Amino acid sequence: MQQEAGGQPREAECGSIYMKTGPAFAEGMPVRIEEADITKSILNSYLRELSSNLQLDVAIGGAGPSGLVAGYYLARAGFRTAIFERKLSVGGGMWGGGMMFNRIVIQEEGKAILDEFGVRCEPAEEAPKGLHVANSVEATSALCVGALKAGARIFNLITIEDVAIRGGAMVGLVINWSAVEMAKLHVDPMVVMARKTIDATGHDSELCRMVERKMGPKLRTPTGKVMGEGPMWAEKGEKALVRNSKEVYPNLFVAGMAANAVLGGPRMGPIFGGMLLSGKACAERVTAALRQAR
Ligand code: 48H
Repeated sequence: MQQEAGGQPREAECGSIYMKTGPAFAEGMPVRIEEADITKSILNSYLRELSSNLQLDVAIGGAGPSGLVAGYYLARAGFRTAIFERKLSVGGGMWGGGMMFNRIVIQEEGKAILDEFGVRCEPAEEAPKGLHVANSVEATSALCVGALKAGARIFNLITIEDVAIRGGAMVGLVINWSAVEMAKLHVDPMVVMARKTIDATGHDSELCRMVERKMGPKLRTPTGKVMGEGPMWAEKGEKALVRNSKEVYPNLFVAGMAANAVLGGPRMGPIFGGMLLSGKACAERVTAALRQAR
């Protein structure tokens, strides 16, 4: 069970799907399967979890590698953390490795994070510079399981369509079912409040673009706007990622590809150490900000 820094038990409050919700049936008893019970179990479990995560310590937009790693470290530190993902599958752009060859490359510094998630790596024989290769399917699944087991909640099939801002600071996310967006239905969204938010939406840096659209050029970048990512340069892009994973608007942080997109860093292709290190660096900066605000 996760423990808040102050020692509060977390499972029960967070609407865990692992809570015991009914009497155990006696061994040997025939199991009666009622369709209505199946439906009710799914609805109640999901709604319990969603409704107990409407006031978050940290909301993360996007369940790509950087969002999952950030979610893992924040949940492990005891913060109520939820990740909202537009797609059915979580893991963002990591499944496909490089050009659909399901391998990713990781540099030495990033390997420690994969080790922590139990992902196997082998030295890249062709590149004698401390580079390692991992199976992208194994790595993506492990990040996903790791984040969930650390206590982060993942809500997939939900799109963040707008931001809530009060007094010049980000306070929440406006969410809707992705199916509503896809079908172009006119259905009003709902809101999740968060003390801190991470934009981990990848190349499009969607949350930062929403802030820019709504608030004008107020981002902490040289132009106040999303700078746009630079051309491919793996070495420079990887280094810039960690530096750029920071607060870019009050209460709004960036991680992963969004960090370079917002601050004008280069892209880097299918080397993923920077994404993992960026998620971790961002989680550390959010943790420091949350602890300072206590
Ligand atoms: C809900 C949303 C929304 C929204 C987007 O693209 P990702 O994998 O992001 P990162 O930064 O963790 O990893 C980047 C990496 O995959 C990559 O693209 C690399 C290394 N590129 C290098 C190069 O040179 O091309 O994941 C972002 C996730 C996706 O799953 C989106 O579906 C999701 O965010 N998302 N979810 N609401 N508005 N926008």
